[in-house]
Amino acid sequence: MTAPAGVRCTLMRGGTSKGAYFLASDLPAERAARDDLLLRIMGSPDPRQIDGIGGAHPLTSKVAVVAPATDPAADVDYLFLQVGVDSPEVSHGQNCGNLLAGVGPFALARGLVAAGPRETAVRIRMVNTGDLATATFPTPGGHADPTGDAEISGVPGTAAPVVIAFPPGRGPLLPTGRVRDTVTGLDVTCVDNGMPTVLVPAAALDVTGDEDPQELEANTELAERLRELRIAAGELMGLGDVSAATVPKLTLLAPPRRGGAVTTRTFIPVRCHTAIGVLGAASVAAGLRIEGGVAAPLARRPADGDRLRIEHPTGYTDIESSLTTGPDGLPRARRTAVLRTARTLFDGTVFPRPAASPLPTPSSGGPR
Ligand code: NQM
Repeated sequence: MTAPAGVRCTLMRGGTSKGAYFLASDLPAERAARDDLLLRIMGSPDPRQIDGIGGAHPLTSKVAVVAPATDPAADVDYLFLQVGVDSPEVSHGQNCGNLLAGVGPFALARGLVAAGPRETAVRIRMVNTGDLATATFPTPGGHADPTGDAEISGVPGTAAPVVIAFPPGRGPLLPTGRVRDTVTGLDVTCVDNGMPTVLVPAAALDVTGDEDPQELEANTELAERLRELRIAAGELMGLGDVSAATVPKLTLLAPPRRGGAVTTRTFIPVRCHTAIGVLGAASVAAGLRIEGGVAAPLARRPADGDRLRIEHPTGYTDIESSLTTGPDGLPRARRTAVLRTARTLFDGTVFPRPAASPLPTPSSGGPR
């Protein structure tokens, strides 16, 4: 038997997600070959991902592909790929702000960027959307305060902080051009501050909005209403037929329960997030600030420019969000910044399931 070919890989926790990080040069350049390899590495399609390194949940079945930047405004390019758990799909149709937290430390460790004396700042182009972000983190072994580790909700313990800032002037925040739309009989606000998201008051869906994710996932009537809402809203947001896509996300909103700005439960789009995505939180935060939107009446909003605390099932995400008005009179993001942590879990060689193995039959189609 010949030894299987391995691929250099770093497994990292980025924020509240976990993923496999690769240099683009270590993966096939051709997309079909790359996607096939990633499915075999992650162990998909299989609800347990037992023969791969995926964690059997969309939040732990993620891939970051990092390369030297092609754009002078950035240091590195980051392509995010969502690998289906029980479906043989690899999607580049969305960004991931949680894996984004690991991109700077990975780029430094793999020699794509130079270290700063105390802190290292890495300018990242998110290839999925063309958006830019800057990640700043203490240089390992540098002169940053060693007591400066940070804690984020949804992750036990502390780790090195990564501050992610998004520049102003990205696209319009309101993909439908309106602050409110009525979709499948529900009053919603469709917003995109890095993640296309449909904001809907939980009460309109006959739930309180602070249920456990498992309880919400078990509610089949809710699942059907959300599926219909998402497909109709996706069309309205200019995303076309989203029945097999992972965007838009759906965020159920309720008044804050623990001193924050708002309570959220986010469907990504079928499973209910155990926390909230970074760009998902950025979109919710922007939505809270939009006058006339569905979020404003049920949120407790601090003054513009202040930090917003988005409550979610395992705690909260603090996010700085301020808006301005574009030449079209519609709101645009002025500043968005968030604190995450990231940690390398292993660095080595991953051995994919051999290409010749018959693929298990997927247990279901569509996004999870
Ligand atoms: O919104 C999950 C996550 C995400 C995406 C998802 C994310 C973001 O928590 O920026 O990070 O919404 O599918 O990793």
